[in-house]
Order: sequence, then structure tokens, then C-alpha cells
Amino acid sequence: MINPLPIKLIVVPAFILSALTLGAGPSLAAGSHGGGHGKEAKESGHMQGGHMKDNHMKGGHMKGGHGHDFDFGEPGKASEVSRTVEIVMKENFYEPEEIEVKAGETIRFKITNKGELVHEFNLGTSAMHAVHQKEMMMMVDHGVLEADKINHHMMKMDMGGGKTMEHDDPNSVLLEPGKSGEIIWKFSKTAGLDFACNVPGHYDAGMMGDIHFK
Ligand SMILES: [Cu+2]
Repeated sequence: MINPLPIKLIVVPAFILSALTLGAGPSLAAGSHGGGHGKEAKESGHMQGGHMKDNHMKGGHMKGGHGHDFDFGEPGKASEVSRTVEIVMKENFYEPEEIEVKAGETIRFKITNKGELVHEFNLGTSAMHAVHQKEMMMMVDHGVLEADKINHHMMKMDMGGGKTMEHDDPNSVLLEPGKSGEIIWKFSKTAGLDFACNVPGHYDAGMMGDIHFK
């Protein structure tokens, strides 16, 4: 298992060059990698860290998300809160793991991390969670996020173009063990809305919950 890597490092650039020259498409490239697609993607992501970062920035960063509209509602006003829902986070689940809301309702979520690892409560669709999981992985890669702590000072680091890794979206809260936070959210009826923890590995371990509309 030691040999394949050096061989691949030589073969891949040569292949890409010939593919470009011949105008051969991605189908050829995909075919050459056989079943190892997931692994390949991961490896190339690591080798081309700078490239990954560029994609990330274009994709709308955490900070950049501020102005944009959420199609499942909007940050709520404290004066319009109709009730409070308490959520406890542990490894790797929520209590409760289902909540019911009414369209138009404004809810205050009081979230407490009673686990031993950093956890997140993030309201969104599965597509949004998938994007956020990549951002979280980037935070881990940069040492901003550790298993049981958040290096807050590093979140302010300029990643280029004034972008930072600050985790301050209105639809989510990221908490260290023992910490509490809250979100006030006004819901509009949306299919496929749930809450999830996008700390690497946690969503895959089942750390998510359903939001049902009454
Ligand atoms: Cu978690």
C-alpha cells in the first residue's frame, strides 16, 4: 500500500495533460479512477488546500451569509416570541430530537451543550447542512475548531478578501461543552427543514432532529 501513491502522483498530471490536449472529457477521467472516487476526492482536496479555499469563498462564507434570505423563515424578534423550546446536546444527539412548530411562529431556542465535545444547533435544509459541514471541516483543518474547544481568537483571522471563519450565522449556534446559547427564529413552512450538528462526523453519527409543521 506504499507504492500506489508515488505512482499516482506521476501518472495523474500526465493524464490530465493528455486529456486537455485531446479534449477528452471528465467521463474518461472518472473511468480511470475506478471505484475509488470518494477517496480520490478527499486526497485531492487535501493536496490542493488552496484550491478548496477558493471554492469555499465563492460558495458564500459564514460571514457572507448575513445578508441573504433564508427560505424557511427569518431571525425572529424577541418581542414576538410565543414560546421557548429547550434543547440539550450530547454525544451525538439532541433532546428532544423532534420539534413541532406552526408556520409564522417565532420560537426562542435555548440550547445547552451537556456533552463533552463541541456541538452545534443549526436550523436548515439538508443541502445547507452539507455546505456547512465543509465549512466546519475547514475550521478543523485550520485549528479553529478542536474536538472539545473553539479557538475564538482564530475565527477573526483574515482568510483573504475580508472573509473570516467567524461562526455567527443567525440560524445556528456552536457551543463548547457546558455552554449555553440561544436562537430566536420565525418559521415559514418549508419541507425538509431540520436541525443538525455539522461538527465533522457528528451529522453522520446521527446528530440531527426533525422539525414538523402543525
Ligand atoms: Cu455535535
